[in-house]
Amino acid sequence: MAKEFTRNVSLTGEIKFTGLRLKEPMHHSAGLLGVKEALRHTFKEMGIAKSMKTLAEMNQEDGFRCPSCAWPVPKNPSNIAEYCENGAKALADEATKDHIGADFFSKHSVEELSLLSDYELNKLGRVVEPMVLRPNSVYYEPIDWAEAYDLIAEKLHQLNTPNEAIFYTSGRSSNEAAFLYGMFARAFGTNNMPDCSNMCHESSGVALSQTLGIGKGSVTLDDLHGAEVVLVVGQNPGTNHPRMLSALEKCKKNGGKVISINPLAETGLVSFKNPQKVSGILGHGQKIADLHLPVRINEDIALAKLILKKLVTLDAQHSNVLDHEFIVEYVDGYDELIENLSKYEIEELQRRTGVSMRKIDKAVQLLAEKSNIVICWAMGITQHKNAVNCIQEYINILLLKGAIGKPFAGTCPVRGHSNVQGDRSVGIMHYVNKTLNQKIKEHLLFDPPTEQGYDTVEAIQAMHEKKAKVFICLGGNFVMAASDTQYTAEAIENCILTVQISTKLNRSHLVTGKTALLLPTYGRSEKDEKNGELQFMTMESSMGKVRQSKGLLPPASEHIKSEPEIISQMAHAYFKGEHPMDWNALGQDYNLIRNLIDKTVKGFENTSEQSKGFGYYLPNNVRERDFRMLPNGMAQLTINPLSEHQLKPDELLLMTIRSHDQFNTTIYGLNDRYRGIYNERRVVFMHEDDMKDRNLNRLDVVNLHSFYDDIQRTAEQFLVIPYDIPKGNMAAYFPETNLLVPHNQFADKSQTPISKSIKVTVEKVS
Ligand SMILES: Nc1nc2c(c(=O)[nH]1)N[C@H]1C(S)=C(S)[C@@H](COP(=O)(O)OP(=O)(O)OC[C@H]3O[C@@H](n4cnc5c(=O)[nH]c(N)nc54)[C@H](O)[C@@H]3O)O[C@H]1N2
Ligand SMILES: Nc1nc2c(c(=O)[nH]1)N[C@H]1C(S)=C(S)[C@@H](COP(=O)(O)OP(=O)(O)OC[C@H]3O[C@@H](n4cnc5c(=O)[nH]c(N)nc54)[C@H](O)[C@@H]3O)O[C@H]1N2
Ligand SMILES: [Mo]
Repeated sequence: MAKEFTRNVSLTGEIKFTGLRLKEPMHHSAGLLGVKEALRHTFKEMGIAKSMKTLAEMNQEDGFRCPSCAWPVPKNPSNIAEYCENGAKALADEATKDHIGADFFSKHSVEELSLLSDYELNKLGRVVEPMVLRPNSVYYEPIDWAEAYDLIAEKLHQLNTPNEAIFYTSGRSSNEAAFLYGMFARAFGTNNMPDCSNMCHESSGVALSQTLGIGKGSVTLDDLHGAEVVLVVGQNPGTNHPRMLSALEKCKKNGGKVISINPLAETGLVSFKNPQKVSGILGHGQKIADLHLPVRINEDIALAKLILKKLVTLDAQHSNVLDHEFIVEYVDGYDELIENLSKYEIEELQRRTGVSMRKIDKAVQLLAEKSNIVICWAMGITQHKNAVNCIQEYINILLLKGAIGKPFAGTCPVRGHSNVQGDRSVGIMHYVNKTLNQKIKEHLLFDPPTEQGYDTVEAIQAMHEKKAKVFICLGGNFVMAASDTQYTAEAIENCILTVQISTKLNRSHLVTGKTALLLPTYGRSEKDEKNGELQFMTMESSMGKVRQSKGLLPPASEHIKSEPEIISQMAHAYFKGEHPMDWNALGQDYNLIRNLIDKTVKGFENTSEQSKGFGYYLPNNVRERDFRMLPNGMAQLTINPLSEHQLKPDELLLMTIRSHDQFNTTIYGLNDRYRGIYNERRVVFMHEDDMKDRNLNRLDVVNLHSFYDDIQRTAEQFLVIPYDIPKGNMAAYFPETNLLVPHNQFADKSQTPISKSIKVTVEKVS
């Protein structure tokens, strides 16, 4: 039985259909329609003049970094524009003219607001003054900044141990904000620092650290441009990393081949019309994927094993297929891998993948002939129970081919949030980093905690069990982003205080602890001036390059504060001067923060200077083929068992994916243009045979159920859409389907929720 909440808030909003229109899935991504969509969103939210001026600065040398994804900016960005449709939407969403403050909140209770959908909540606009939701009240009221900081300090002081507090970070924060925040958590006394990467690329971090000695990718943009073969695995770049398509286009122009491995034929990987070129707007577009392998959900290990097996066999016949020199010098575990591969039958592996042998052979042929190979991946392989194994099986391919640590080859985990990688680099982590701790002692002059903290999954559990009581969030929308929405909401409700440092309203402001603070902050595009000095921030791209970002728009209101200032004031109110760090000063001059980052974090050096222009690369051992930190000083091949789901006869595997009109839980609009879905999010994509087996027709209304540990979880009311998806698989949008993901189902070793392979049954409602 679902628990009743103290405040009568809804976790879904009122469930209603919005008027679906269906078209054929598109064959080209971007192009003129993409430009039109970008401008439509920005003009509507920001007005024409402000849109044009701001877009012109996005990702330019002295401008601000796009707040959308973490794809790097090329050295010489196009003069016209180095942004994409979805970057423009992210900007429009942040720089909107719509604002809400005290007046709005005095008229609308959290209970009433919770009936709105996530789309409607976000549309309300920017929050422009600090607000508090007091115990037993359902209305937010305004609060002074000083009083808000004192309230946080008071509640933190009331805790029995620092481990009763949790500090969550979403990946949009700058290095400066994240560093201060991470150091405040440690100075306070806890490593409870879950972050969005726990739900995202944590599996990549673990898989890469164990095999290659660094939790990040190894390639640069130039490597991608010159690669001979690029595998794009479990990723939808046309929607989520559109600027990556320009890189793939360049790679293709240089003669490279692209192989897409994905249950869906995502439009961005079919063909791309580069909006930055006249030919892209007027012409037929650039075909992107030379080959698409429609693998069944979570059968990547079977597919990679089959590819490995075939490469090994070809090598025995032709001898130059694998890079034996590289293997002998740098790689551990060759004999064990070969022995393990021999245990699998080719036909059985192929049957599991659902991909035709002809297509697989074509991929093998390409991989056999070429050695400059890059593998890119994202959530399609990081969010499964065996995600770490999946990634490692693909790394096996790179290692056998010697496609590691040389130009035009290597690993490319494509990050999500625009600074998620930087946040981790500068200290947002739930585990203990001994080197960092040593440096903190030396340079920040306090003793950081040495006990591992909670990641996202453990944080939810701890709050549910009332072991943690204060929950502070630097950005994000934890209630909707985390799995098991009902369980997570119950956990949050147990807190005595929840604090959200946010730009826009979301459900995490409505489903809260007894007292809740809503502290509004600047967006990336906004100008941050302190004592007459223009401040800048730094961010790290998906490829490990640190660069400056300078906002240019006036802040949404004079009553909002920057993230570093809010964090420094929180710390100042807590320590009241009794701490070796001068928190007050740090929040007023970000050069002071960068000086501390440079001293304490490996690879950062003179960042204020070096991050100018197009920035600098952080050190990366894989680029140097330096594996001294690994067993025997070698890169590691790994043995990875096949996936196991034991589906009951009526169960299908559901992946929860992003539409083209959303950024995670922020819903910009109701279309998913490339997949032909207009004006509706409550849809489920199914194979026609699976529909027939269940007597389902197109547009029937169904409920989705998952059943784990004797608990049935339900997401209600979805319209069935027949779609080109492997039989046995389904797809629906996140976060509407997070209700179905059990909080205790996550990836081995990385604890990333299984958002891409949930066992689900379909119940026809009407
Ligand atoms: N516009 C926009 N940009 C974004 C985001 C956004 O929401 N909107 N989110 C940002 C964030 S935080 C992230 S992490 C990234 C996410 O970027 P993506 O990982 O591209 O996002 P998803 O929509 O989750 O897409 C997962 C893809 O994996 C495929 N897939 C699912 N299961 C499997 C599988 O078992 N095997 C294989 N091979 N493929 C599979 C799906 O069909 C889908 O194409 O994008 C970032 N950029
Ligand atoms: N089922 C399912 N669940 C998933 C996923 C999935 O694929 N399927 N993907 C997972 C992934 S990859 C991720 S990364 C997480 C995302 O989890 P989060 O990062 O927690 O969620 P977001 O939706 O990105 O957060 C959006 C909110 O951030 C705030 N915000 C925006 N910009 C700023 C800023 O500049 N500063 C501050 N302080 N706040 C800002 C706004 O208030 C906005 O409402 O979700 C995960 N959850
Ligand atoms: Mo992510």
